[in-house]
Amino acid sequence: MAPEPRMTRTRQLRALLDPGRLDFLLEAHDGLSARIAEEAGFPGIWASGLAISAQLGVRDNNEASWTQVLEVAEFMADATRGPILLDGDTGFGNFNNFRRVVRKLEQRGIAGVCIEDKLFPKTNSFLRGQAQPLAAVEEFCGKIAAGKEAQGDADFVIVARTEALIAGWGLAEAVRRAEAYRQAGADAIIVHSAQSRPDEVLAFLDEWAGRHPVLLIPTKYHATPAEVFAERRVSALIWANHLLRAAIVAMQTTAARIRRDRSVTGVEEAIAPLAEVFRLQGDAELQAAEERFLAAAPRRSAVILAATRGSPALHPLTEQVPKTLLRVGGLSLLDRLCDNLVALNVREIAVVAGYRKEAVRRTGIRRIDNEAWDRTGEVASLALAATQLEGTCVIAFGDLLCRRHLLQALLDDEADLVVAADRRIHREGSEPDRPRDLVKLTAPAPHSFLDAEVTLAGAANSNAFARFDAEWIGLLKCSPDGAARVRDWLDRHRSRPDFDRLAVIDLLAALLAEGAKIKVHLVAGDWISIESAVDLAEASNLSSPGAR
Ligand code: SPV
Ligand code: MG
Repeated sequence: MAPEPRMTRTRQLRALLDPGRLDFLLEAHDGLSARIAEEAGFPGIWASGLAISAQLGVRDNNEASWTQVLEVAEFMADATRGPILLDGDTGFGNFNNFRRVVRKLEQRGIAGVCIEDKLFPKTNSFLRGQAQPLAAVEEFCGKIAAGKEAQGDADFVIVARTEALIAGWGLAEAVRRAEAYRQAGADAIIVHSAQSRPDEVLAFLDEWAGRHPVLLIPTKYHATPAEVFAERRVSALIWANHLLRAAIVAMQTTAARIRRDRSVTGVEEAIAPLAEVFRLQGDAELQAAEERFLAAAPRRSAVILAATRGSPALHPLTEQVPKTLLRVGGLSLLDRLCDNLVALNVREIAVVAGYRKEAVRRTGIRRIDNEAWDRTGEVASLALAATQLEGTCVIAFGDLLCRRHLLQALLDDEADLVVAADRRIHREGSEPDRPRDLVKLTAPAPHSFLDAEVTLAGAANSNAFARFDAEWIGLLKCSPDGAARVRDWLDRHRSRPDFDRLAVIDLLAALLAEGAKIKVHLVAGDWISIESAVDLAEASNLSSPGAR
């Protein structure tokens, strides 16, 4: 059987106005407290003006603008399913302002609003009550009527609250006003009292004789048992500020204890565990939704090869950390690379670490240790991360600093194997004696592929430079098929005697020899691989603000 459709929030609030049963509304002042109130079983929530302004750190004197209150109320509605009755103070202006408020509240899922017959800016009823001016009855009736006319949902509730007893105008005036508001169209009446005994409220109820639903706010006369009001057919009691006051004491006690102890250990037992915070935030729903919706997103992973200490030229800087943790502009090379990958939705990042491996820590990455880092080459490190070669996968050197658009271009390219290579190997000032991964191209840009001849050229064969077209920058993107191909190659060649000495460029050469097509994305700068302190200095130009 299909589940019963849920009653609308406005219907639910309207049901609470039934004088046949006494209900209770609990104050809440933000999304979290609203959820807590609802979980505790309250059938409705009082979005208290006092509590909302207090949690914002301002006074209950309309210091928070009405749209700020509306924002809070919206968070409260989002965090709950039941009805919220918003304390609308005096309606935030005249009839015209109030009818706009009503329309906005409806749009944001608030089930009803209460307005009180004071003047803007109001003061809390428990502060200098006798001195508080009241609105003219006719003006206030016009406001109620305008609100009722403005509402789009017939069930939206407008409660009219008279402050006649608070202001010391007496019972007759309270009844006269309540009756006028009833006739103006209010759905229910609140008569507020600041006395600690219920007498004046009970006198009102006797005089009123059930002619229209009544809600009460027994903040001061709280000792009166609820049955007294149930017997007099009061529709609901509003516990108007108790979550706020509970939170204040809890926060003050906790803050003082932490300050005194110079430690948080002493409060740990008394405060909500983080798991409870996550539960209240609805993390479980997000997790379930991620399983449903994120599964469809293509899997993107990366392997960062970062096992080495770096060349002797860097050794003064790599005493304590591997090369990948050298900092450029305050961030490590690894962090910069990972940040760029994450921004491109590459979620599963494995870092193969070796030298000073314990220093390689970053939330969200998987560290794979190459214990034999000082005796093995890049391919051996890559092989340790072979299970990572799934879906679309980026293989990158941990000493590479590059702008995000280079990574983006490779990820956007659908070819199975794509490398980025820089044509500027013959540029002036390029150091012919530093090791470089040189490649030849089959065709000119933009659709270049690697020619079978690729090499690692260093000082020993620097004259080879002239024969090559570009330098591989240390980035390879594999499509799911490309990744499978690399994995397969690693599997088949693991037992080769020279396997532990191979560099990734050798792997590329081997794949080319087996007939693989490796596409080349040609770049002109915007990357650097760190081999020396000079490179590090140069790298800071690449990492300047705005350089992505
Ligand atoms: C509120 O909760 O903001 C109220 C009730 O308006 S009282 O504080 O009693 O005025
Ligand atoms: Mg209020």
